[in-house]
Amino acid sequence: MAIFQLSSNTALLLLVVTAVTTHANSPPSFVAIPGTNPTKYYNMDRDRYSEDTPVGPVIYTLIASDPDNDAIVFGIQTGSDYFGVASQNNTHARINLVKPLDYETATQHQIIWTLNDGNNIPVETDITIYVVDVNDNAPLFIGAPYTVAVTENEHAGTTVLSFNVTDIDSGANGRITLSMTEKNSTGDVFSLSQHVSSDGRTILADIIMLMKLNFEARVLYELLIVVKDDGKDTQLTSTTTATINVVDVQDEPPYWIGEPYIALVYDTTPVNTSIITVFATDGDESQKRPVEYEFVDDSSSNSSVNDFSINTLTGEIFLVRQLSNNSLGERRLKIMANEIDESQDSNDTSSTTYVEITILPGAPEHDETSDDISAFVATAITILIVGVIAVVVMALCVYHAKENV
Ligand SMILES: *[C@@H]1O[C@H](CO)[C@@H](O)[C@H](O)[C@H]1NC(C)=O
Ligand SMILES: *[C@@H]1O[C@H](CO)[C@@H](O)[C@H](O)[C@H]1NC(C)=O
Ligand SMILES: *[C@@H]1O[C@H](CO)[C@@H](O)[C@H](O)[C@H]1NC(C)=O
Ligand SMILES: *[C@@H]1O[C@H](CO)[C@@H](O)[C@H](O)[C@H]1NC(C)=O
Ligand SMILES: *[C@@H]1O[C@H](CO)[C@@H](O)[C@H](O)[C@H]1NC(C)=O
Ligand SMILES: *[C@@H]1O[C@H](CO)[C@@H](O)[C@H](O)[C@H]1NC(C)=O
Ligand SMILES: *[C@@H]1O[C@H](CO)[C@@H](O)[C@H](O)[C@H]1NC(C)=O
Ligand SMILES: [Ca+2]
Ligand SMILES: [Ca+2]
Ligand SMILES: [Ca+2]
Ligand SMILES: [Ca+2]
Repeated sequence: MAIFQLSSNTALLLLVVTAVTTHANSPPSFVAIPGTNPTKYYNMDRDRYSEDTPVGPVIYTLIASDPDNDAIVFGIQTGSDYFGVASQNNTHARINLVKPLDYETATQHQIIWTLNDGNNIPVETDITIYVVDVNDNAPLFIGAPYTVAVTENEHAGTTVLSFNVTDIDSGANGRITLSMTEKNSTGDVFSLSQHVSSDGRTILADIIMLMKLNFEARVLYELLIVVKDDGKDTQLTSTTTATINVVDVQDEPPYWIGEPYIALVYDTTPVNTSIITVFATDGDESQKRPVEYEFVDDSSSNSSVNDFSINTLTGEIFLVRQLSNNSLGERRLKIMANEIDESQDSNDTSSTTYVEITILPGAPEHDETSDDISAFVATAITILIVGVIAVVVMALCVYHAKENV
């Protein structure tokens, strides 16, 4: 038992001696950077690179050493999608970017370096590098440009448009401020209300109507909206427009065209003579409703409306009773124009006007005489022309008949 144990121990010893002699080669390792506490190594660990670092040029030199002065082959096991490594000599390797860093995609990268001295299992070193944000993104209006339609009966204080603005950069590079100006402003019609997110990178903006709009006064507003970030070196801005189209509603009465309406009538003017025509048209320009006319018999209208009639569709006013020489003087007819509302979805609107009629004594005799003379002359000329045409036609017929024979 004891002999066996001894020989077993001897065998173990021999085995250890053999192992030491054949595995005497030591693995390589990164060189410590002098004066660092805690110790850093020439391996890039915890270094920071701006996201605008160019792709291609050398950004770092790795330094390792091998106790046996073996040539070290540098490799990258994780992180080769962004970083390239090129061994320079036995102890140095250069690092460059193979793809641009982007803080907005990844703020840090894990890299595993391998150091291979050809004798040992390659040594793995796990490091982290950090990406530094750059103001490389302008603020963005989500869903811009904006166009909205607002009906003119919308109440003041209504929010007519909401939108988000955001900047994906970090810190001051992503902190945004919003401003708004109205093109061709005639006063503050819209205001901007902002709800800024806690990180300052997103603003929910509401555009609020300060006053009721009026389609008949203005149909279009254009708001210029500018957002600016607070980037330290360069500030980036974006601009968009919000177009507000005012939508007409039935809110305007008819208005009269051709006022004042003044007519002269003789007491001898025959019945059924057209005196004057009034005309009204809907003030809602984009959706004019038809208009009907009627007399209003009230105290301010001192004329007996029975002497006149009005065509409800055309507004033409006729004399319907023979006047007499004791009705001379001024008359005032009150006339109402009513919008015809087929849909019944809004209240009927109407407007009134007056026609001033002056009744004069019968027209002087010589006027009628001269009228008779001109009527006679016109008849004579007409007969003459008709006669000439008849003669010409007859002559042509005769000529034609002769040719055919
Ligand atoms: C390896 O290259 C670096 C520069 O890249 C140089 O400083 C160093 O002296 C070189 N080492 C040897 C052993 O040539
Ligand atoms: C703005 O963003 C917030 C948060 O993402 C969202 O709840 C809201 O619906 C957005 N508003 C608009 C008008 O897009
Ligand atoms: C603003 O005014 C300019 C000229 O002064 C004109 O051409 C433009 O159409 C106006 N825009 C609006 C929205 O009224
Ligand atoms: C006036 O016109 C109406 C209808 O057009 C007709 O019935 C009436 O006879 C006319 N009166 C006179 C006096 O011409
Ligand atoms: C009115 O006419 C009647 C006859 O139609 C005549 O007798 C009278 O004198 C006239 N009056 C005036 C003021 O012209
Ligand atoms: C009717 O009213 C007008 C104006 O209000 C006035 O000038 C005129 O004298 C009045 N005519 C009659 C007959 O009352
Ligand atoms: C019509 O007028 C009444 C009273 O003025 C009002 O209460 C109602 O809202 C109006 N309707 C419409 C459709 O404008
Ligand atoms: Ca930015
Ligand atoms: Ca950025
Ligand atoms: Ca109307
Ligand atoms: Ca209107």
